[in-house]
Amino acid sequence: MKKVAVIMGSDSDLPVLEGCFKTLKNLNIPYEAHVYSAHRTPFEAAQFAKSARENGFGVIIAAAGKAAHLAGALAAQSILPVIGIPVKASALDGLDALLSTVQMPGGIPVATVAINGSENAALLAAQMIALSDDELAQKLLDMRENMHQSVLKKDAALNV
Ligand code: RP5
Repeated sequence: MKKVAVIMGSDSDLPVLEGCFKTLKNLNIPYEAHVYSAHRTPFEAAQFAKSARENGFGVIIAAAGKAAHLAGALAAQSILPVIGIPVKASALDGLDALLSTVQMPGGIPVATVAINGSENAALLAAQMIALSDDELAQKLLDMRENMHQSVLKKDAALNV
């Protein structure tokens, strides 16, 4: 199975990524996590992205806050799909990171999830890997069915 790379701009982003790591672990998807910053370690970030495909990765998840250029900087160096997680890390409550991540110029796409939406980033990465992995696809279908049943249970229990 292809690995998922989870890159964060700072170790201060780690708490936001808990849902991402938990979801990848639950689905038994191999991943590697690194701290590389588009601004503080641009060379290392670019080197990682450039060699990610030949190193067995299938998807790159990039989480960053403030002027969040990390996802775009990684996407510029690789044809692997890149999923951006805008992190709420400043006085602007993540809107800064959302706009910096989502507003990519034509030709270099980044699939951006919600502010702090790290669980969805992991699920989207899993869906990409599942395109060529039927066992993982079945796990995702089972998760959807569990979610479906749990909402129906809540509906049945509603007493207002
Ligand atoms: C971004 O700046 C990081 O992704 C982080 O969200 C934010 C603040 O980083 P620190 O100053 O906490 O290292 O590059």
